[in-house]
Amino acid sequence: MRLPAVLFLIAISRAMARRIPIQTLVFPSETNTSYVETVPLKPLNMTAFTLCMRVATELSGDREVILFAYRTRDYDALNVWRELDGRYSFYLSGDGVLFDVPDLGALQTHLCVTWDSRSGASALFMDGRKSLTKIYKKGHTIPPGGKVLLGQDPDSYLGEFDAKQSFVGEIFDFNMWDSVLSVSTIKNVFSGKRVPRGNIFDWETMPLRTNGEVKVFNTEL
Ligand SMILES: *[C@@H]1O[C@H](CO)[C@@H](O)[C@H](O)[C@H]1NC(C)=O
Ligand SMILES: *[C@@H]1O[C@H](CO)[C@@H](O)[C@H](O)[C@H]1NC(C)=O
Ligand SMILES: [Ca+2]
Repeated sequence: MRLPAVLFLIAISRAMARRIPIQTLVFPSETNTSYVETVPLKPLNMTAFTLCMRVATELSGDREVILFAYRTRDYDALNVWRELDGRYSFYLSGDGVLFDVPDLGALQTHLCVTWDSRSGASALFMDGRKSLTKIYKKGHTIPPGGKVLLGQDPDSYLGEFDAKQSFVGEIFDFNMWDSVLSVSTIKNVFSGKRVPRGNIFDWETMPLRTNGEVKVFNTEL
């Protein structure tokens, strides 16, 4: 590369370091039609992961809220939920692991879950703070070949949505890695550092196919 091109790239990367415009998804009301479908950078064929998102919602009380759904033809392979009783959970085909943490609210929260098949170690993070570790699905492998949705819980491959489980509010900066990030890295991701980029989902490049009432806005971190 010639020198002017290098200087140009440096100038661009400096400008991007200062202001990062990113997309944010707004789910305005309770429906069984609003959702966003996306595709991973590589198959969700995983024995470990870190999944993070920024989320704000006024849903509360006796209501399940789907936060992330990855479903193959046969299974709910990875779902993240707010439960009826206000706890937060994730499920890898079958029973889930639940965390008794403060409820989400109208102010944006950085939420992550992590899991490692070798030990079964599972944890949840809110705004960079780690929960206790729970042991869950030691030895399990998440299967490839499913669909990834934000906003609805599919009870079939891509359908049978229940409005009472839908997400209402705002989700953005959704990223996923096929490894467990360290506590200090998750704190950095929470505070807005843009590395490491997710190697399964990278919010800055992932395609978002919106359906129903979902609105996409540009925002700056
Ligand atoms: C899933 O991962 C296993 C082990 O790494 C590999 O052998 C297999 O080919 C992968 N399957 C897909 C569909 O990527
Ligand atoms: C939405 O709900 C209606 C009424 O219950 C139902 O007929 C329809 O199949 C649902 N749509 C989806 C995509 O689940
Ligand atoms: Ca359902």
